[in-house]
Amino acid sequence: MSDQVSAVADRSTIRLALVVGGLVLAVLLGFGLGRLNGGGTGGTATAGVSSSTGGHTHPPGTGVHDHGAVTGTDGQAGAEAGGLSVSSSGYTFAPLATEFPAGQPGQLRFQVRDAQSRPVTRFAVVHDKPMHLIVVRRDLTGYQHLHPTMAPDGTWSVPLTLAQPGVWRAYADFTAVADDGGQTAVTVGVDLVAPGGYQPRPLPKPATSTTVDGFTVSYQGSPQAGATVPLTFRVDGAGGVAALERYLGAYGHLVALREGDLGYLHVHPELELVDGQVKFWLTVPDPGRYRLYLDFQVGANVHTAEFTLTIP
Ligand SMILES: [Cu+2]
Repeated sequence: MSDQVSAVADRSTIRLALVVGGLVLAVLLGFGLGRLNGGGTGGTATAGVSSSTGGHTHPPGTGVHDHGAVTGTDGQAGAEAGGLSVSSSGYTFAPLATEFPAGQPGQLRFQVRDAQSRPVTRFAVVHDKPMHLIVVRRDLTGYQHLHPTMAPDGTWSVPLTLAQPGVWRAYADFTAVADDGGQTAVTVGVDLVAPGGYQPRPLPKPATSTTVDGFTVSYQGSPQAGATVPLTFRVDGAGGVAALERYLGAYGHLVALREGDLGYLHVHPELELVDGQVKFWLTVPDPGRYRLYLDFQVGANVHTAEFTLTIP
């Protein structure tokens, strides 16, 4: 008899615990969603999509961001470099041709195919675009950040010139939308080739300041292996601090590539300027040398500043 009573008491205790636990969970979820929405304030609806589908957390104030690693559910994968594989999360980067005569204007055409080899035609808009294509030669020179357009059959195309002979890496950075509406952020990479005599350039020395198109660009921050750290960039023109303009939904777009395998790192931009500077959160998985490419816009023109970074 007393056993039954205590069993009943246990059940009601458990039920109470479940109710309280559920309330706590609901409050936490509400807080988390509020944060996500707050982070997207001033951005587009799609910024909210990219934030809420990532399945990972960010430092407070982090807005729209890139998914450089393997999938959108990258709680752990965030520490890994992406773009090392032609297929990831069931999506395959399928160029229609990979050879380009060096220095001649051409056209890159490709599809993203799903696990059934069907061309994917539904993509989420992230950073103002449904597809971001990065092209760089294997010695990390010749960086290009392009935005292909898609035909209704899922074939993407973009004008492309591989300026110098060599093997080049192309990264497709996108968020695919499955039949059930599920979204997967993917970065896949493929090699392109410009036949001819390849004369690789050594990686420039590490520096935190550089000049491009009359601007001096410098950054502050202390990237470390295995950590996500802030980097803030300032851009100075002839008359002092340059008036940065929004480009791709933020005040700058940063790509970081690893020397040796051209691994593509995670970078999360802040949506708004911080003290007139562009701030990013960079995750560096391992020691090594990296090349940073910062795209920024001034006077309706986009410029790219490059830096070599050594992680001891
Ligand atoms: Cu882009």
